[in-house]
Amino acid sequence: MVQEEQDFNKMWSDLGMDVAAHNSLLDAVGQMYETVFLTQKNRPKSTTYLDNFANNLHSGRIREMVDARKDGKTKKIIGSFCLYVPEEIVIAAGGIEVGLCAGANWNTDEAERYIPRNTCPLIKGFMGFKLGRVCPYIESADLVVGENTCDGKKKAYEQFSKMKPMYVMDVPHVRNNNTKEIWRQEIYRFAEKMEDETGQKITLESLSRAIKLVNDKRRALQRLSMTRAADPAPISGLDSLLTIQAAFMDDSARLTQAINALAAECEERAATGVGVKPHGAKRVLYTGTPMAVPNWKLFNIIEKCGGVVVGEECCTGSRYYKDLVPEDGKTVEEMLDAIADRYLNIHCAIFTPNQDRRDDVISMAHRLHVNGVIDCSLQFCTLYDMESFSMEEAVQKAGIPYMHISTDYSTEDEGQLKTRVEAFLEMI
Ligand code: BJ8
Repeated sequence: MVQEEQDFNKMWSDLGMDVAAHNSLLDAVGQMYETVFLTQKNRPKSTTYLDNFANNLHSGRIREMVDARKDGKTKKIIGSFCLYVPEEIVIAAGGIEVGLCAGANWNTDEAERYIPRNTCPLIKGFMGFKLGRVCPYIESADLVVGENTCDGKKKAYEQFSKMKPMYVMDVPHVRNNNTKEIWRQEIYRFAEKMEDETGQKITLESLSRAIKLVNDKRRALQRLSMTRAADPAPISGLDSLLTIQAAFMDDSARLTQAINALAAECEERAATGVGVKPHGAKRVLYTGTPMAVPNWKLFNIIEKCGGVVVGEECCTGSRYYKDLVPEDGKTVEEMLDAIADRYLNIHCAIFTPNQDRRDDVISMAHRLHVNGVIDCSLQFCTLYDMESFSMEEAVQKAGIPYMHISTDYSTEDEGQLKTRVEAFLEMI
């Protein structure tokens, strides 16, 4: 055990990390995990996979990725911050794609030397993690792929690129035939960049294999999500959220197997009326900004107050798995076009107009039999804050109770949030 710890310390140090600071981060997250996850009652047995995943997040999984690169099993580790970066292309070029969004405050004072104080916590988080050298995913990445989505990320990348090699994708903000063509060109450009980076050609075979691998993961997540329509819900919102968070970091094939095992257990639980909460617990649909590890604050509050989150319309939720890439492409170009079309259909608030997101929320609310919708934006996220007005109108018009929350990664507003969530659950 001691030997293992020393090995990991050496690995982190070889990656250029601040090992002492990183160890205190790990301690804090480990304690948070125990309080948030391990105190839940009646979890499906298969969630032991998630506990192991969380335990290995900064150690075993990083070792695996670093070793894979050393042994030539993969060419490069590619970090990304957004759902618009197609993992199928990274995998087809022989890379591993990992999510780098940060879900905790770290080194905030230092981050505020490069970006304004009133920046969303997700952006401040990844800047702080990089400046403090405490994230092994950022440090092990050979290339970081950014994207022109919100203004905050777009401008923060100009600073981030001084610390890490970066490539930025240009994502359109409206959908029409022109932007569809521009986005397809952007996808080809990205495929070429990946080939240059890994020195490996994307072939018909490698791309079909990658599409199937990622589709299988998305299909497993769809299967798990269907089981959450049952009352009582067979799995908590917290464990479902962690499953999606794992989808951005874990080995795809292994995780798909684990999600299918979890889904099978949840199907069984749903059929026999076994749940994480009693029958009739208030059912909440989450919509809003993404929740990166270890941002479990709101779900923890909702579920500790007796409610249960049964669905997530966000990038760490249905937006990640609801659409697949067709598997019948006959040429690399045809498959790249299909990837472009699939990714252009992600209903992020950077798009205008964005009626589709509201439609998704209403249809999920009906399918999952929710009692209320909680729409949450990270503080200073203008896009999601702006959309909350039309979201409220649409949800209430559909006869579903709605609440908007704006929060950050701190614990300061937990008491106030708890009071608001309790009142909402009481009312619905
Ligand atoms: S596809 S949601 S992952 S852009 S919360 S950093 S928007 S100020 S994360 Fe996003 Fe891609 Fe869209 Fe999804 Fe900016 Fe808002 Fe912060 Fe955000």
